[in-house]
Amino acid sequence: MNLAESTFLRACRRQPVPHPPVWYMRQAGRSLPEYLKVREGVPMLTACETPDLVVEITLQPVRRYGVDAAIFFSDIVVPLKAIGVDLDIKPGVGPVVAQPIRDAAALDALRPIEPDDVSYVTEAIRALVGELGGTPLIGFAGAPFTLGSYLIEGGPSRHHDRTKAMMYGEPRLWHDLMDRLAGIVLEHLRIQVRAGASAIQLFDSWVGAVAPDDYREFVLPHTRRIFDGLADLGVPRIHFGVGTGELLGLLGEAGADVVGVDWRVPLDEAARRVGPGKALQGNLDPAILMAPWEVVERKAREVLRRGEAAEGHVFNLGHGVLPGTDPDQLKRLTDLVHEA
Ligand code: 1CP
Repeated sequence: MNLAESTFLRACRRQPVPHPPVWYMRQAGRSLPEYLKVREGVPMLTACETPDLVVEITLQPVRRYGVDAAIFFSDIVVPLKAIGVDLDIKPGVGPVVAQPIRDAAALDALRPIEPDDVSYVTEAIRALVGELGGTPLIGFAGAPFTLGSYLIEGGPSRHHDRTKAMMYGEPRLWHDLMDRLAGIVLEHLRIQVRAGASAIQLFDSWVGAVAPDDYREFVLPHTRRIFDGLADLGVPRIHFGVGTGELLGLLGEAGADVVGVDWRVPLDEAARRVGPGKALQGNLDPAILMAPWEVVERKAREVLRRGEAAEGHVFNLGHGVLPGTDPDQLKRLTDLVHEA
C-alpha cells in the first residue's frame, strides 16, 4: 500500500476515499491485554524512553484492529521530562510535577528542546516507519494550555483554577509560559515529522474549560505559532480538545487541517461551526463501547452518516478509549467502518 495515498492521509487532505479511515485515541494501552503484559513492572515514562517497547506498543493496536493509522506511543509530558522538568506519571493519577511553575523564576526550568534530548523518540519513529509500511504514523504533542495546566497545578486538575488565576491575573507571565511551551512543542513535533511521522495531532485536551473570547486572547496565538511553524513540512495537522463545542471554529482558525470533535456536537453541526476547508475527526462517545454491540452499531452508523457533511471524515472516538473497553468491540467497530 502506498503511504501517501492511504485513506487516512487522503481524508485529512479532504480527498475522496472508498471508506472513512479509522483510528482511536488511546488505541494503545490499558484496554489491551498484550499491552498490560509488556508493561508489567515497567514505569510509564521508562516505557516511553525505551524504543523497542515503544515500537511494540505502537504496533499492537494496528495488528489487532487493522486501524488505518498508528499513534506513536508516548505521553504529552515526555518532552518536558526530556528538558529536565522533575515529573512522573503516577499509575491511576497521571502526570505529577514536583515543582509547579507559578512565578517568573520557575520559567527557567523550560529551556528549548533539542533532538538529542529525545533521541529515543527519533529512534523509535524510524523503526516504526519501516515496520508500518503503508500505514501512516501520527506524531503528537500536548498544546501549551494543557501542558501549562499540569505544570501550574502540579498534576491533574478539575477546574484548572490556578491555571486560570495566572491567565487572568498575570497575563505577562502567562504569555511567557505559553511562549516557551509553544517553542518546545513546535520543535518536538518537527523532530517527530523529520523522523518519519506522516501527520501530527496537537492535544489541547483541557482547553474546553476556556471561553471563546479568552481562547482567542490567551491560547490561539500560541497554537497558531505551532501550526504555522509546521506548515513547511506538509503533513496534516490535527487539533483536538474535550468539551470544545463552542471553540470548534477557533480550533480551525488556529491553523488545524483536521478538527477533532468530542461526542457532544454531532459532526454535521461541527462541520457548520468549523466552516469550509477543514476535515473533521470523531466522534463516537467512548462510553458507548460499554453498551451491547447493537447500540454501538446504531450509534456508529449515525456518526458515519453525519460525518458525510464534512469535507473529509476520519472516524474516531470523541475522546480516548476507556480502560475497561472490550477489545472485541473495537475490532467489530473497525470492521464496520471499513465496510461502510
Ligand atoms: O501507567 C500507565 O499505563 C499510564 C497510563 C497512560 C498511558 C497509556 C498515560 C498517563 N499516558 C498514556 C499514553 C498516552 N498519553 C498516549 C499514547 C498512545 C495512544 O493514544 O494510544 C497519548 C496520545 C497520550 C496523550 C495524553 N496524556 C493526553 C492527551 C490525550 C487525552 O487523553 O486527552 C493527556 C491529557 C495526557 C496526560 C495523562 N497521561 C496519563 C494520564 C492518565 C493522563 C491524564 C491525566 C488527567 O486526567 O489529567
